[in-house]
Amino acid sequence: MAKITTLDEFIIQRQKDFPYATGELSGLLRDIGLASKIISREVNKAGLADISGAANSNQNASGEEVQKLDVLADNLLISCLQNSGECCGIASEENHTFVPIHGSPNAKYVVLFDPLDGSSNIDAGISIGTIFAIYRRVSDDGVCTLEDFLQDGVEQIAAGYVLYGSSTMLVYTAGNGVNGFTLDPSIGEFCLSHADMQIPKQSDIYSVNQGAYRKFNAATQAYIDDCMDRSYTFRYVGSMVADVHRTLIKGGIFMYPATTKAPKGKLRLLYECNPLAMIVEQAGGKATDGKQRILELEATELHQRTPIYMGSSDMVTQLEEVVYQMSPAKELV
Ligand code: P6P
Repeated sequence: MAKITTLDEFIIQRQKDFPYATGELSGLLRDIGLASKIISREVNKAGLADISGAANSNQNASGEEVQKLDVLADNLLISCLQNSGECCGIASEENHTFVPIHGSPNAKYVVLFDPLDGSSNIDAGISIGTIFAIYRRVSDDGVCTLEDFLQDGVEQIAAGYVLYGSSTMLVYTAGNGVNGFTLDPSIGEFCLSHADMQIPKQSDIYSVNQGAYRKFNAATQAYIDDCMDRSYTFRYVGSMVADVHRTLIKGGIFMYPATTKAPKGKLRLLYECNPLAMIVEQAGGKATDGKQRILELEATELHQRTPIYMGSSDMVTQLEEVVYQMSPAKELV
């Protein structure tokens, strides 16, 4: 039987590889793993809530309030991170501003996350995900400040996602490659299943909401036209973690461009695009807003949005070239 390496064992092993590494980061990753196991359990029984609860009620059979899953996921992540004592504050899609963790005001890290991205897809049984980013605080000890969260993506010290799909997978990077762990429900452990993930440099899959084609800029339309001319395969789940995970495994390009309706795009920079861009880059891919590296975009607001094109390096480079060739302001060389 092949040796099983659990997430905890892997984190401890990696900590040995980096003597300067302290246990705090490992503790944070373990806490996120714990919260993810509980979220996975709740997501997997979501469809039963109506059966177990009164019809059209937000209460279950025992009359308990059934929280919306994304609020539940948010509370679970905050609770697990509070227990670790390693996190001095969090920011998430579910909270207008950042949330200091008063029990550990002098902790060294802050965590940003989208607790349940794509949650509107649950009713359709479509895969959804948790996305997280970990930074060292920049403020002095004491209650964290907004500046601790408004850091550019290159400052992330770890990032990852959990995919609640046909299986539950946790994929993370601490800046030394990308590794994937699949939850074995029979033992309640995330087990190493995808060591040192590498994204193919080229592929024939493109992923975008084709229905919004007419709202995209000319360069994006030209790139999509070229994909269709090459008879590339079109795949789009409409759940970012699922689309990016497939791109990581099979290669391709995932796009959420700016549109006439959303001139800054839809996806959030701090807790969706930056963490997934770190993962893709660490796996050998690229992530851009069309002109700039996602990880170098200036963080100015917690919930700011950005257009994003990410995936196989050759495909993203080609997209950037089309944008450059069609940009009215390209510098004359
Ligand atoms: P659209 C899900 O609602 C989400 O935030 C991402 O997970 C996904 O990539 C995107 O929105 C899908 O948006 O406009 O294509 O439905």
